[in-house]
Amino acid sequence: MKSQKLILLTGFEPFGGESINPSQCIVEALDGKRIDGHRIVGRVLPVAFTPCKRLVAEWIDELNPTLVIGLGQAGGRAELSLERIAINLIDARICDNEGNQPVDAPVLAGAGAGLFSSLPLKRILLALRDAGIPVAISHSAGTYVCNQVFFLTAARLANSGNQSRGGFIHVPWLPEQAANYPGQASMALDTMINGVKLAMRTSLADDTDIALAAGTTH
Ligand code: PCA
Repeated sequence: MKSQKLILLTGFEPFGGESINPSQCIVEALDGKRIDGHRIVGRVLPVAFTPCKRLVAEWIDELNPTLVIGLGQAGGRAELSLERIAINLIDARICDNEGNQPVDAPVLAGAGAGLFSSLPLKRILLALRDAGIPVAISHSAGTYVCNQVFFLTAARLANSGNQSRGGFIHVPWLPEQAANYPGQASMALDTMINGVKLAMRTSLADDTDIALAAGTTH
């Protein structure tokens, strides 16, 4: 039997005092759905450094996905943030959900300082903008569990020897979360879901990126 093409889509459980995490809501909405000949496998990660290290490797090895997209909440950001680089550094500002707060530790000892997303970020940027979805390229995924998962994913895919690609997208708070932080940005769940679907579609359609200025001066 010909094996089925899969997309691994990960999100996170709530953390930092929140009772929901939009990344978990997106993953649960898209789990099992089909997109351009691929089946989406949605999995939710704990916000904890130790189990994530094992789970990311296990899931990529188990599923051998064509595409891996990690999602995480970045409260306060206004757009879907297409993360460009994962750094080999953990510096936890707050304890993870297991009560651990590692500081100034590498994600993977002996690995290089950083790994780039292998998604066509500029194409995704244009596609989402054309669809009217707020989106930006981000040059830092932070130094917490999301950056760790992004780095582990990029390292695993780079070492897997196949053509699988992967990256990470941070998402804003949902309106019901931002209601507790007056003046802060939020995004409706449906808009996030449509944006993530479009990011997947664009990544499957074309693995080469386009030149388009989207950097920052500071
Ligand atoms: N966001 C955190 C970890 C889990 C999540 O959803 C982060 O940005 O690191």
